[in-house]
Amino acid sequence: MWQNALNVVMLALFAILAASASNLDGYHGYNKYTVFHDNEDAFKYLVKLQTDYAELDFWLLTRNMSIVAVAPTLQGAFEARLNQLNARFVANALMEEMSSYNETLTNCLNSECELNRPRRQARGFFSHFPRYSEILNYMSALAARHPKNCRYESLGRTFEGRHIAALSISLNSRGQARRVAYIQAAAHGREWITPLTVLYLANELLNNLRAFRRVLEDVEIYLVPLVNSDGYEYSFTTDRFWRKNRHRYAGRTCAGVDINRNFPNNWNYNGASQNLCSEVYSGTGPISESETAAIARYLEYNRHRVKLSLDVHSFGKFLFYPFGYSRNVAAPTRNLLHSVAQRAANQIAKYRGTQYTIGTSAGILYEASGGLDDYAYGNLGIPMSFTVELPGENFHVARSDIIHICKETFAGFIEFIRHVSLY
Ligand code: 0X9
Ligand code: ZN
Repeated sequence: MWQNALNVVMLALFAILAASASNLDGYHGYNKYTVFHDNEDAFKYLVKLQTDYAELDFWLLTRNMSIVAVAPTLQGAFEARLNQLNARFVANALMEEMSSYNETLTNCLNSECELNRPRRQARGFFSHFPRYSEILNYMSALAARHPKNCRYESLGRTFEGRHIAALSISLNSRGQARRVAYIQAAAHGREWITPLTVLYLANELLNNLRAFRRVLEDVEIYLVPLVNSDGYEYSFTTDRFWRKNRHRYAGRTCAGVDINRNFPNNWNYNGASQNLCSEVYSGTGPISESETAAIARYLEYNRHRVKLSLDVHSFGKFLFYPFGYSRNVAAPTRNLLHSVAQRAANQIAKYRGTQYTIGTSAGILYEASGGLDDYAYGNLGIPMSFTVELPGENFHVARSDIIHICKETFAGFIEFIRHVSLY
Protein backbone atom coordinates (compact mmCIF):
# COMPACT_ATOMS: atom_id res chain seq x y z
CA MET A 1 0.00 0.00 0.00
CA TRP A 2 2.67 2.50 1.12
CA GLN A 3 4.90 1.27 -1.66
CA ASN A 4 2.16 1.95 -4.22
CA ALA A 5 1.56 5.45 -2.89
CA LEU A 6 5.29 6.13 -2.98
CA ASN A 7 5.48 4.93 -6.58
CA VAL A 8 2.65 7.26 -7.57
CA VAL A 9 4.35 10.23 -5.89
CA MET A 10 7.68 9.37 -7.54
CA LEU A 11 6.02 9.07 -10.93
CA ALA A 12 4.23 12.40 -10.49
CA LEU A 13 7.50 14.08 -9.46
CA PHE A 14 9.29 12.61 -12.44
CA ALA A 15 6.53 13.81 -14.77
CA ILE A 16 6.73 17.35 -13.36
CA LEU A 17 10.53 17.40 -13.69
CA ALA A 18 10.40 16.04 -17.23
CA ALA A 19 7.74 18.55 -18.27
CA SER A 20 9.70 21.50 -16.92
CA ALA A 21 13.09 20.44 -18.31
CA SER A 22 14.19 23.00 -20.81
CA ASN A 23 17.09 23.64 -23.14
CA LEU A 24 17.97 26.67 -20.99
CA ASP A 25 18.24 24.83 -17.68
CA GLY A 26 22.02 25.00 -17.63
CA TYR A 27 22.08 28.77 -18.15
CA HIS A 28 20.73 30.17 -14.88
CA GLY A 29 23.01 32.98 -13.73
CA TYR A 30 24.86 33.17 -17.05
CA ASN A 31 25.74 36.59 -18.43
CA LYS A 32 26.04 37.54 -22.04
CA TYR A 33 28.94 40.00 -22.33
CA THR A 34 29.21 42.41 -25.22
CA VAL A 35 32.85 43.44 -25.16
CA PHE A 36 34.41 46.40 -27.01
CA HIS A 37 38.14 45.96 -27.46
CA ASP A 38 39.93 48.33 -29.77
CA ASN A 39 43.48 47.24 -29.04
CA GLU A 40 45.27 44.33 -30.68
CA ASP A 41 46.44 42.85 -27.36
CA ALA A 42 42.88 42.43 -26.07
CA PHE A 43 41.80 40.85 -29.35
CA LYS A 44 44.72 38.41 -29.33
CA TYR A 45 43.97 37.49 -25.73
CA LEU A 46 40.33 36.74 -26.53
CA VAL A 47 41.30 34.64 -29.56
CA LYS A 48 43.55 32.60 -27.30
CA LEU A 49 40.75 32.18 -24.79
CA GLN A 50 38.36 31.05 -27.53
CA THR A 51 40.69 28.30 -28.70
CA ASP A 52 42.32 27.22 -25.45
CA TYR A 53 39.74 27.84 -22.75
CA ALA A 54 36.72 25.58 -23.18
CA GLU A 55 34.67 27.10 -20.34
CA LEU A 56 33.92 30.33 -22.20
CA ASP A 57 31.49 30.32 -25.10
CA PHE A 58 32.32 32.90 -27.76
CA TRP A 59 29.19 33.67 -29.73
CA LEU A 60 30.94 36.27 -31.84
CA LEU A 61 34.57 37.39 -31.97
CA THR A 62 35.57 40.22 -34.28
CA ARG A 63 38.67 42.42 -34.16
CA ASN A 64 36.94 45.12 -32.11
CA MET A 65 33.80 43.60 -30.59
CA SER A 66 32.90 40.23 -29.08
CA ILE A 67 29.92 38.51 -27.52
CA VAL A 68 30.69 35.90 -24.88
CA ALA A 69 28.42 33.75 -22.67
CA VAL A 70 29.98 33.28 -19.23
CA ALA A 71 28.98 31.00 -16.34
CA PRO A 72 28.34 32.66 -12.92
CA THR A 73 31.51 31.27 -11.30
CA LEU A 74 33.75 32.74 -13.99
CA GLN A 75 32.21 36.20 -14.25
CA GLY A 76 34.37 37.89 -11.59
CA ALA A 77 37.65 36.76 -13.11
CA PHE A 78 36.43 37.49 -16.64
CA GLU A 79 35.42 41.06 -15.76
CA ALA A 80 38.69 41.67 -13.92
CA ARG A 81 40.65 40.54 -16.97
CA LEU A 82 38.60 42.76 -19.28
CA ASN A 83 39.31 45.75 -17.03
CA GLN A 84 43.05 44.99 -17.14
CA LEU A 85 42.83 44.91 -20.93
CA ASN A 86 40.98 48.27 -20.98
CA ALA A 87 38.07 46.62 -22.71
CA ARG A 88 34.64 48.16 -22.13
CA PHE A 89 31.79 45.71 -21.67
CA VAL A 90 28.05 45.43 -21.12
CA ALA A 91 26.72 42.40 -19.18
CA ASN A 92 23.16 41.13 -19.66
CA ALA A 93 21.48 38.25 -17.85
CA LEU A 94 21.15 35.56 -20.50
CA MET A 95 17.89 34.14 -19.14
CA GLU A 96 16.30 37.59 -19.25
CA GLU A 97 17.38 38.09 -22.83
CA MET A 98 15.95 34.70 -23.80
CA SER A 99 12.64 35.35 -22.08
CA SER A 100 12.36 38.65 -23.95
CA TYR A 101 11.72 36.61 -27.08
CA ASN A 102 8.42 35.90 -25.41
CA GLU A 103 7.77 32.53 -26.94
CA THR A 104 8.09 28.82 -26.28
CA LEU A 105 11.76 28.05 -26.59
CA THR A 106 11.54 24.41 -25.76
CA ASN A 107 9.85 21.56 -27.53
CA CYS A 108 7.17 22.50 -29.97
CA LEU A 109 4.19 20.68 -28.56
CA ASN A 110 1.22 22.26 -30.27
CA SER A 111 -0.34 21.09 -33.50
CA GLU A 112 1.05 24.09 -35.40
CA CYS A 113 4.42 22.38 -35.38
CA GLU A 114 3.12 19.26 -37.01
CA LEU A 115 2.09 20.92 -40.24
CA ASN A 116 3.31 19.06 -43.25
CA ARG A 117 0.93 20.02 -46.01
CA PRO A 118 2.73 22.34 -48.42
CA ARG A 119 -0.09 24.92 -48.76
CA ARG A 120 -0.46 25.42 -45.04
CA GLN A 121 3.29 25.30 -44.66
CA ALA A 122 3.75 28.28 -46.93
CA ARG A 123 1.85 30.42 -44.42
CA GLY A 124 2.85 28.93 -41.08
CA PHE A 125 6.21 27.35 -41.65
CA PHE A 126 8.33 30.51 -41.59
CA SER A 127 6.96 31.80 -38.32
CA HIS A 128 8.48 29.22 -35.98
CA PHE A 129 11.58 27.06 -35.59
CA PRO A 130 10.82 23.57 -36.93
CA ARG A 131 12.34 20.39 -35.55
CA TYR A 132 14.32 17.84 -37.61
CA SER A 133 11.32 15.67 -38.52
CA GLU A 134 9.24 18.66 -39.53
CA ILE A 135 12.05 19.91 -41.77
CA LEU A 136 12.30 16.51 -43.46
CA ASN A 137 8.52 16.37 -43.90
CA TYR A 138 8.62 19.81 -45.47
CA MET A 139 11.37 18.77 -47.87
CA SER A 140 9.71 15.55 -48.94
CA ALA A 141 6.38 17.34 -49.38
CA LEU A 142 8.04 19.89 -51.67
CA ALA A 143 9.55 17.11 -53.78
CA ALA A 144 6.24 15.26 -53.92
CA ARG A 145 4.51 18.41 -55.11
CA HIS A 146 7.11 19.14 -57.82
CA PRO A 147 8.22 15.69 -59.02
CA LYS A 148 9.59 17.03 -62.32
CA ASN A 149 11.74 19.71 -60.75
CA CYS A 150 12.69 18.51 -57.32
CA ARG A 151 14.45 15.42 -55.97
CA TYR A 152 14.63 14.60 -52.27
CA GLU A 153 17.53 12.41 -51.13
CA SER A 154 19.83 11.57 -48.28
CA LEU A 155 23.55 12.34 -48.50
CA GLY A 156 24.31 10.02 -45.60
CA ARG A 157 23.72 9.76 -41.88
CA THR A 158 24.84 11.71 -38.84
CA PHE A 159 26.62 10.24 -35.81
CA GLU A 160 23.22 9.49 -34.20
CA GLY A 161 21.83 8.08 -37.44
CA ARG A 162 19.68 10.95 -38.71
CA HIS A 163 19.52 11.67 -42.42
CA ILE A 164 21.56 14.44 -43.97
CA ALA A 165 18.69 15.39 -46.23
CA ALA A 166 19.11 17.17 -49.55
CA LEU A 167 16.93 18.72 -52.24
CA SER A 168 18.01 19.01 -55.83
CA ILE A 169 16.09 21.62 -57.81
CA SER A 170 16.36 21.95 -61.57
CA LEU A 171 14.21 22.71 -64.58
CA ASN A 172 14.37 19.13 -65.72
CA SER A 173 15.29 16.58 -63.10
CA ARG A 174 15.92 13.88 -65.72
CA GLY A 175 18.92 15.36 -67.53
CA GLN A 176 21.99 16.42 -65.55
CA ALA A 177 22.65 20.17 -65.47
CA ARG A 178 26.15 21.32 -66.35
CA ARG A 179 26.54 23.47 -63.25
CA VAL A 180 25.58 23.13 -59.61
CA ALA A 181 25.00 25.75 -56.92
CA TYR A 182 25.52 24.05 -53.54
CA ILE A 183 24.01 25.65 -50.42
CA GLN A 184 24.16 24.18 -46.91
CA ALA A 185 23.08 25.39 -43.46
CA ALA A 186 23.10 24.49 -39.77
CA ALA A 187 26.60 23.02 -39.58
CA HIS A 188 26.34 24.55 -36.09
CA GLY A 189 23.37 23.22 -34.13
CA ARG A 190 22.35 26.43 -32.35
CA GLU A 191 22.06 28.54 -35.50
CA TRP A 192 18.33 27.95 -35.82
CA ILE A 193 17.54 30.64 -38.37
CA THR A 194 19.87 29.16 -41.00
CA PRO A 195 17.90 26.11 -42.27
CA LEU A 196 14.80 28.27 -42.68
CA THR A 197 16.50 30.58 -45.17
CA VAL A 198 17.48 27.59 -47.32
CA LEU A 199 14.00 26.05 -47.13
CA TYR A 200 12.51 29.41 -48.05
CA LEU A 201 14.74 29.49 -51.12
CA ALA A 202 13.56 25.99 -52.12
CA ASN A 203 9.91 26.89 -51.68
CA GLU A 204 10.18 30.17 -53.61
CA LEU A 205 12.09 28.63 -56.51
CA LEU A 206 9.64 25.76 -56.88
CA ASN A 207 6.58 27.98 -56.62
CA ASN A 208 7.92 30.39 -59.22
CA LEU A 209 9.80 28.20 -61.67
CA ARG A 210 8.79 30.32 -64.62
CA ALA A 211 10.06 33.51 -63.08
CA PHE A 212 13.41 31.86 -62.27
CA ARG A 213 13.72 30.08 -65.62
CA ARG A 214 16.77 32.12 -66.64
CA VAL A 215 18.52 31.60 -63.31
CA LEU A 216 17.84 27.88 -63.41
CA GLU A 217 18.85 27.38 -67.03
CA ASP A 218 21.62 24.84 -66.88
CA VAL A 219 22.08 25.24 -63.10
CA GLU A 220 21.02 22.64 -60.57
CA ILE A 221 20.42 24.00 -57.07
CA TYR A 222 21.56 21.51 -54.45
CA LEU A 223 20.38 22.28 -50.93
CA VAL A 224 21.36 20.72 -47.61
CA PRO A 225 19.43 22.81 -45.08
CA LEU A 226 20.31 20.81 -41.95
CA VAL A 227 23.87 19.45 -41.93
CA ASN A 228 24.16 18.94 -38.18
CA SER A 229 20.73 17.59 -37.26
CA ASP A 230 22.06 15.86 -34.11
CA GLY A 231 23.42 19.13 -32.74
CA TYR A 232 20.31 20.96 -33.89
CA GLU A 233 17.97 18.54 -32.09
CA TYR A 234 20.16 18.62 -28.97
CA SER A 235 19.84 22.41 -28.93
CA PHE A 236 16.04 21.95 -28.72
CA THR A 237 15.93 19.15 -26.18
CA THR A 238 18.86 19.84 -23.88
CA ASP A 239 21.18 22.78 -24.52
CA ARG A 240 19.97 25.80 -26.51
CA PHE A 241 23.55 26.87 -27.30
CA TRP A 242 25.00 23.58 -28.49
CA ARG A 243 27.30 24.19 -31.48
CA LYS A 244 29.12 20.97 -32.41
CA ASN A 245 27.88 17.61 -33.65
CA ARG A 246 27.04 14.90 -31.08
CA HIS A 247 30.01 12.55 -31.51
CA ARG A 248 30.49 10.70 -28.24
CA TYR A 249 33.77 9.09 -27.18
CA ALA A 250 33.82 6.13 -24.81
CA GLY A 251 34.85 7.09 -21.29
CA ARG A 252 34.80 10.84 -22.02
CA THR A 253 32.31 13.37 -20.67
CA CYS A 254 32.74 16.03 -23.34
CA ALA A 255 31.21 15.34 -26.71
CA GLY A 256 31.08 16.76 -30.19
CA VAL A 257 33.27 17.93 -33.05
CA ASP A 258 33.02 21.37 -34.65
CA ILE A 259 31.96 20.46 -38.19
CA ASN A 260 33.44 23.72 -39.49
CA ARG A 261 36.89 22.78 -38.21
CA ASN A 262 36.86 19.26 -39.63
CA PHE A 263 37.35 19.84 -43.38
CA PRO A 264 40.73 18.95 -44.88
CA ASN A 265 42.20 22.38 -45.61
CA ASN A 266 45.03 23.19 -43.19
CA TRP A 267 43.20 21.04 -40.70
CA ASN A 268 43.75 22.06 -37.05
CA TYR A 269 46.29 24.73 -38.04
CA ASN A 270 44.60 27.87 -36.62
CA GLY A 271 41.57 28.68 -34.45
CA ALA A 272 40.89 25.03 -33.75
CA SER A 273 41.58 22.84 -30.76
CA GLN A 274 42.46 19.25 -29.93
CA ASN A 275 40.69 19.56 -26.58
CA LEU A 276 37.53 17.47 -26.83
CA CYS A 277 35.72 19.91 -24.53
CA SER A 278 36.44 22.94 -26.74
CA GLU A 279 33.70 24.51 -28.87
CA VAL A 280 36.17 24.40 -31.77
CA TYR A 281 37.36 20.81 -31.33
CA SER A 282 38.55 19.76 -34.78
CA GLY A 283 38.07 15.97 -34.41
CA THR A 284 40.56 13.13 -34.53
CA GLY A 285 41.59 13.96 -38.10
CA PRO A 286 40.33 15.69 -41.26
CA ILE A 287 36.87 14.39 -42.25
CA SER A 288 36.69 12.20 -39.16
CA GLU A 289 32.94 12.97 -38.91
CA SER A 290 30.15 11.29 -40.82
CA GLU A 291 28.62 14.70 -41.56
CA THR A 292 31.77 16.16 -43.14
CA ALA A 293 32.45 12.85 -44.92
CA ALA A 294 29.00 12.91 -46.55
CA ILE A 295 29.43 16.52 -47.73
CA ALA A 296 32.97 15.92 -48.97
CA ARG A 297 31.85 12.79 -50.84
CA TYR A 298 29.14 14.73 -52.64
CA LEU A 299 31.36 17.73 -53.43
CA GLU A 300 34.34 15.66 -54.58
CA TYR A 301 32.18 13.56 -56.86
CA ASN A 302 30.59 16.68 -58.36
CA ARG A 303 33.61 18.98 -58.16
CA HIS A 304 33.66 19.82 -61.86
CA ARG A 305 30.01 20.84 -61.86
CA VAL A 306 29.81 22.69 -58.54
CA LYS A 307 30.54 26.38 -59.21
CA LEU A 308 29.15 27.90 -56.04
CA SER A 309 29.36 26.76 -52.43
CA LEU A 310 27.47 28.72 -49.78
CA ASP A 311 27.72 27.77 -46.11
CA VAL A 312 25.00 29.55 -44.14
CA HIS A 313 25.73 30.38 -40.47
CA SER A 314 24.61 32.88 -37.88
CA PHE A 315 25.25 35.53 -36.72
CA GLY A 316 26.83 38.92 -37.51
CA LYS A 317 25.76 40.01 -41.03
CA PHE A 318 28.97 39.01 -42.81
CA LEU A 319 29.76 37.61 -46.24
CA PHE A 320 33.11 35.82 -46.06
CA TYR A 321 35.23 34.48 -48.89
CA PRO A 322 38.47 32.42 -48.59
CA PHE A 323 40.85 32.16 -47.02
CA GLY A 324 39.60 31.90 -43.47
CA TYR A 325 42.58 30.00 -42.08
CA SER A 326 45.20 32.74 -42.31
CA ARG A 327 45.33 36.52 -42.63
CA ASN A 328 48.55 36.21 -44.61
CA VAL A 329 47.19 34.19 -47.50
CA ALA A 330 45.00 35.87 -50.12
CA ALA A 331 42.77 34.06 -52.59
CA PRO A 332 44.06 34.64 -56.14
CA THR A 333 40.56 35.63 -57.27
CA ARG A 334 39.73 37.76 -54.22
CA ASN A 335 38.67 40.79 -56.29
CA LEU A 336 36.10 38.75 -58.13
CA LEU A 337 34.89 37.07 -54.92
CA HIS A 338 34.58 40.45 -53.27
CA SER A 339 32.57 41.93 -56.13
CA VAL A 340 30.17 38.98 -56.31
CA ALA A 341 29.61 39.23 -52.54
CA GLN A 342 29.10 42.98 -52.88
CA ARG A 343 26.37 42.42 -55.47
CA ALA A 344 24.65 39.91 -53.20
CA ALA A 345 24.91 42.35 -50.26
CA ASN A 346 23.36 45.10 -52.42
CA GLN A 347 20.41 42.86 -53.25
CA ILE A 348 19.94 41.93 -49.57
CA ALA A 349 19.99 45.61 -48.57
CA LYS A 350 17.14 46.43 -50.96
CA TYR A 351 14.55 44.63 -48.83
CA ARG A 352 14.89 46.63 -45.59
CA GLY A 353 18.36 48.15 -45.61
CA THR A 354 20.26 45.33 -43.86
CA GLN A 355 23.98 46.04 -44.27
CA TYR A 356 26.45 43.17 -44.57
CA THR A 357 30.22 43.48 -44.11
CA ILE A 358 32.31 41.70 -46.75
CA GLY A 359 35.82 40.25 -46.50
CA THR A 360 37.72 37.22 -45.30
CA SER A 361 36.77 35.77 -41.95
CA ALA A 362 40.47 35.72 -41.02
CA GLY A 363 40.55 39.49 -41.49
CA ILE A 364 37.21 40.37 -39.91
CA LEU A 365 36.86 37.66 -37.26
CA TYR A 366 39.71 35.30 -36.35
CA GLU A 367 41.88 32.86 -38.26
CA ALA A 368 40.23 29.44 -38.27
CA SER A 369 41.10 26.46 -40.43
CA GLY A 370 39.11 23.41 -41.48
CA GLY A 371 36.10 25.37 -42.76
CA LEU A 372 33.97 24.35 -45.71
CA ASP A 373 34.67 27.63 -47.54
CA ASP A 374 38.47 27.09 -47.67
CA TYR A 375 38.09 23.41 -48.56
CA ALA A 376 35.63 24.07 -51.41
CA TYR A 377 37.78 26.83 -52.88
CA GLY A 378 41.29 25.64 -52.02
CA ASN A 379 41.04 21.87 -52.40
CA LEU A 380 38.20 21.39 -54.86
CA GLY A 381 38.68 24.47 -57.03
CA ILE A 382 35.06 25.59 -56.66
CA PRO A 383 35.38 29.14 -58.00
CA MET A 384 32.78 30.83 -55.79
CA SER A 385 32.88 29.83 -52.14
CA PHE A 386 31.38 31.90 -49.33
CA THR A 387 30.26 31.73 -45.73
CA VAL A 388 27.17 33.76 -44.91
CA GLU A 389 26.58 34.95 -41.34
CA LEU A 390 22.93 35.93 -41.05
CA PRO A 391 21.63 38.82 -38.91
CA GLY A 392 21.13 38.62 -35.14
CA GLU A 393 22.68 39.42 -31.77
CA ASN A 394 21.88 36.00 -30.47
CA PHE A 395 21.45 32.54 -32.02
CA HIS A 396 17.80 33.11 -31.36
CA VAL A 397 15.79 35.60 -33.39
CA ALA A 398 12.23 36.77 -32.74
CA ARG A 399 9.70 34.61 -34.56
CA SER A 400 8.29 37.71 -36.27
CA ASP A 401 11.72 38.37 -37.77
CA ILE A 402 12.12 34.94 -39.38
CA ILE A 403 10.19 35.74 -42.54
CA HIS A 404 12.07 39.02 -43.07
CA ILE A 405 15.47 37.36 -42.73
CA CYS A 406 14.29 34.66 -45.15
CA LYS A 407 13.11 37.22 -47.69
CA GLU A 408 16.16 39.46 -47.65
CA THR A 409 18.55 36.49 -47.71
CA PHE A 410 16.61 35.04 -50.61
CA ALA A 411 17.54 38.11 -52.70
CA GLY A 412 21.20 37.50 -51.85
CA PHE A 413 21.02 33.77 -52.68
CA ILE A 414 19.51 34.52 -56.09
CA GLU A 415 22.26 37.02 -56.85
CA PHE A 416 24.95 34.46 -55.94
CA ILE A 417 23.22 31.80 -58.07
CA ARG A 418 22.94 34.20 -61.03
CA HIS A 419 26.74 34.23 -61.22
CA VAL A 420 26.95 30.45 -61.53
CA SER A 421 25.96 30.55 -65.19
CA LEU A 422 29.02 32.70 -65.95
CA TYR A 423 31.38 29.77 -65.28
O1 0X9 B 1 33.84 30.07 -36.85
C1 0X9 B 1 33.07 29.62 -37.71
O2 0X9 B 1 33.01 28.43 -37.99
C2 0X9 B 1 32.17 30.59 -38.47
N1 0X9 B 1 31.52 31.51 -37.57
S1 0X9 B 1 30.40 30.97 -36.50
O3 0X9 B 1 30.14 32.03 -35.56
N2 0X9 B 1 29.04 30.68 -37.27
O4 0X9 B 1 30.87 29.78 -35.90
C3 0X9 B 1 33.01 31.36 -39.47
C4 0X9 B 1 33.75 30.49 -40.45
C5 0X9 B 1 34.51 31.25 -41.47
N3 0X9 B 1 35.33 30.41 -42.33
C6 0X9 B 1 36.53 29.93 -41.98
N4 0X9 B 1 37.14 30.28 -40.91
N5 0X9 B 1 37.11 29.10 -42.83
ZN1 ZN C 1 28.27 28.81 -37.41
